[in-house]
Formats: sequence, C-alpha cells, structure tokens
Amino acid sequence: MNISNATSIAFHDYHPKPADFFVEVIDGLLHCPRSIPPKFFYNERGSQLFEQITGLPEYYLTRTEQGILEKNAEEIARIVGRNCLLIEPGSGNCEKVRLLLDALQPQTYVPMDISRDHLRKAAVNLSADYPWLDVHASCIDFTQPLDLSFCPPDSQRVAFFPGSSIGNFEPDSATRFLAQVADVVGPGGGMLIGVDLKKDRCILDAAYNDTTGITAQFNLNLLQRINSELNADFDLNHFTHHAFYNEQKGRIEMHLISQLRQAVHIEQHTIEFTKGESIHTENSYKYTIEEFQALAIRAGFIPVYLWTDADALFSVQYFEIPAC
Ligand code: AVI
Repeated sequence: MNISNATSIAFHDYHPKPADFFVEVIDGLLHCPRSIPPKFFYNERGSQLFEQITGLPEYYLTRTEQGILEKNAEEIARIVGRNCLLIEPGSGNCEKVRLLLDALQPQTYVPMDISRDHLRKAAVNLSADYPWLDVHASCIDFTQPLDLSFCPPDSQRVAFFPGSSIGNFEPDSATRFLAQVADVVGPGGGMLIGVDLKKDRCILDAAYNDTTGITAQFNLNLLQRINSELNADFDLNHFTHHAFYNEQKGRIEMHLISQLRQAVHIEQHTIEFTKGESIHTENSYKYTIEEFQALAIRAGFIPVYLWTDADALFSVQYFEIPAC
C-alpha cells in the first residue's frame, strides 16, 4: 500500500503480534534468578532515555560506529556494491542508514520495525530527504522469519544491522538470528553489522555506569513502566541500578538490586524480594573480531571486510553468503 503521493514509498504491515508484557514480566520475575526481557525498556520514556545514552561521553558505542560509517562510506560502498536491496531489521528512526545512502546508492531500502507509527514516521521522513530512494517500510517483528516476497528477486540483498544490537542477543540466539538473515539475503547476499568489541573493562564499566545516572534511570524505568501499565507497586527508591562487565561471559550485565527485604504486588501476584536480590534486566555481549567472525560463520556467512576506529573500540563488519 502506498502511503504518500510519491511512488517511492510503500508500507507493508505483517501485523506482528505484540509481546504480552504481563505474561513475560510475571514469568521472568517468578523464575530464579529473576529477570525482565530487555525489549521492554523501550516505551516512550525508555526510548527517550536511550537516545540520551547514545550522546553520553562514556557511551562510546554510537559515536564510534557513526565515525566508522562516515569515514569509510565510500569504501563500504565499493566493497558491498551499489544498487543493492538494503534491508534493515529493527530500523528505529532510520538515522544510521543515512550515513551510507549517498555512497551506497541502494536501489531499494527496506526498514523493518515492530513499532508501526514510529516506522511510518521514520520512513516518510527518510523518503522526503532521499526522493530517489525506493522505500518499502515493513512492520514486522524482526526476530520472526523475515518475509521479502514483495521485493524484486534479482537484486543483491544486503542486511544492515548497526548499533551492536546483536550484543543484546544470547550467543545461540544471535547465531539463529544471523542464520535467518542469511536465509533472507540468500546466496551472493551480504550483511553489514555493527559489533562492539572486547576492551579494557574500565571503559566498559563506565559506558554502562555514566556519572549523570541516565543509564540508571533507563534501567529503573522498567519498574516505572510495570507500575503504570500493570498496576504494580514497585518503590523505585528501594531498587538500584547495577551494571558490570562479566569477564568470564564476555558481557555487560545490568541488574536492579533490591535494597531491602520487600514485597511487590503485580495484579494478583505478590513477589517477595530479599535484601540484595537482583532482577537481571540486560546482557550486552562484547566480542573479539575472531569470536564474532566464528559466530557469523556458524550462521552461514563468510567474513569479507571490516572497519574499526583507531582505538579498536567498535567494529563494522561485512559478511557474505557464497554465491552458488
Ligand atoms: C541497544 N543496545 C545495543 C544497548 C547496549 O549497549 O547494549 C542498550 C543499552 N543498555 C544500556 N545502555 C545501552
């Protein structure tokens, strides 16, 4: 369905099933150790806080990736090839892709996101700024099988997955997700992916423990969201943000720690917390280049090229599926 007078933009709605917030929260809180899935961070307030995180001096990820894309856009276009069909799962505000469009000149861009209104707005804005670009916005849950039946079958397909979002998947799910991407791009297709790298733990710990406390607010906002949407009574003063690099697992862990023995009510459920008990809210895996390449190889890709910043904080890696 076209949503503007321009012929260059279309909207495909796959009617993704919304997550059941209540069921997933209760399930996570009743399990031991307690957890809440990180996908629930991103309500309106959570998305605003994440936007603020991306501009924090300690949170090097976003600006470093941006710098890599800006500096190497021409070379990326040479290696990836122009005129591709560019697919972006979880495209959000479609901001990062702008750094590549002029150099890459894709024939078609397929932003995919579960948030219908957000996707529609981002696609319309992008299309206004890039009138030459054919945009097929697809409202879909990108962890479900990706459907591209509306796309021309002959163009080279390239997936773009920036932001180190892959780090928020458990390694096994990351492999499964990349295998799905491999299926979608097919033989001869490619994947350009942003991956945060292992580094001095002080840099990592600081990135998730900023001095202004924005990351703490982002974490605690989960409890606020549960209070307002699920009629719960978490006292935000009685939980604290705790984030640290778990060297053995190669991941930043974020937790909310109960400061005292307390009971919290969510609808008909009562959850008893001991003092010091944690709710695990997020993992953010960090990889060496070799570790990530091995993961992508398990998913069916072959490493082609990669770019990093001068301090090797972050990487943008390009992979392909061998043409048969
Ligand atoms: C979205 N994702 C890549 C962020 C990360 O770094 O894992 C989420 C985040 N959590 C705390 N700060 C940022």
